[in-house]
Amino acid sequence: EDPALLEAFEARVAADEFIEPKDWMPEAYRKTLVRQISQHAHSEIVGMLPEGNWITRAPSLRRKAVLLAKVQDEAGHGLYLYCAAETLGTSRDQMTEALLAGKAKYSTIFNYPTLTWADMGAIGWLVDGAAIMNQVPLQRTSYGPYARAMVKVCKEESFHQRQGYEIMTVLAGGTPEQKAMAQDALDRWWWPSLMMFGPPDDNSPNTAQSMRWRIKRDTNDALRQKFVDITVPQAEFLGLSVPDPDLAWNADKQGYDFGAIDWDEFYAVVRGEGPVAKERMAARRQAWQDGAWVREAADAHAAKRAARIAA
Ligand code: FAQ
Repeated sequence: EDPALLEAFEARVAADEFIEPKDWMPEAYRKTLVRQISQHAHSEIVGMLPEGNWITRAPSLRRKAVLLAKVQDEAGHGLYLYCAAETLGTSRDQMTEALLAGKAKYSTIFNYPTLTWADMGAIGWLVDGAAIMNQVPLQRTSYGPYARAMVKVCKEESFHQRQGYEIMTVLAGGTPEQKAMAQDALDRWWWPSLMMFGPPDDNSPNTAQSMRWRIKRDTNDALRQKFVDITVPQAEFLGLSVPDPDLAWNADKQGYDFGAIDWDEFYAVVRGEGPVAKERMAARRQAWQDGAWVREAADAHAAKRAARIAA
């Protein structure tokens, strides 16, 4: 790679300028972005499954309408992010094939089952809450199309977080059975939500370079700490207890100390051994097969039009 081009690129990044699709960029920068944006897109799409599971069983028409809108938003985020990745020279087909072949990852969090209605509350509150914590800084990521995608996505995630927290307030203030359901959902989703931020900084192979290129604006541990600090008082307000006996306010650092995360579980889920990983991938594979006729029809239509124009 031309050292002059590289130097000019790094100066632009250091000056907080956005890099745009037609600008020169190092191949490794392009590759990292395709990896992160496509994995982000896959997460949005696979992330529709746990909540989609409850649309037909929502407890009221109002809850059903809200949940339907939320799940549709996630589809929109996925498509938006696939488009952002396509500006880097990959195609949606290639990205989908990488997912289905098990080469591209998606967030560990979506490999856990949704057992009760309270899980809809816990996912909105904790999973969308963690997603916002990670995505708000990405509005200033160095790649223009990704940064701009995050603006719209973050607005919608804020609504998702609030609808989840509102479900939790109703359940936590309801009958003893409802409150127990809310507590059980918090117990099951707390630790997996902390894992969403990725491995600890000293074990995160991509962080240093991604921070230098301003693809990532904060480290995994910094965002995880921020999430804990914001979320613990929200749990207290609900009258629920965070399932961590080591959780304690640390006045010196003005933040919470928290217990050790089970990284063995995290890596097992990353390897595809999550509780419902097989079901998730089977659902995506089925959807891709079911959509084959649409892709073929669109191709045939495009070929016919091209032939007509040529004639
Ligand atoms: N799950 O070196 P690092 C949502 C992988 S929000 C699976 O630290 P990096 C909204 C990582 O890819 C969820 N894999 O990596 C929603 C890497 O492997 P690779 C999606 C993980 O990239 C809510 C390896 O471990 N959000 O969908 C995870 O610098 C509700 C080493 O890790 C985003 O994707 C994990 N949790 O940092 C939808 C945000 N963590 O690729 C529906 C954008 C790490 O080298 C319902 N992404 N790995 O093979 C990011 O900010 C970053 O990619 C991180 C990981 C922070 C996730």
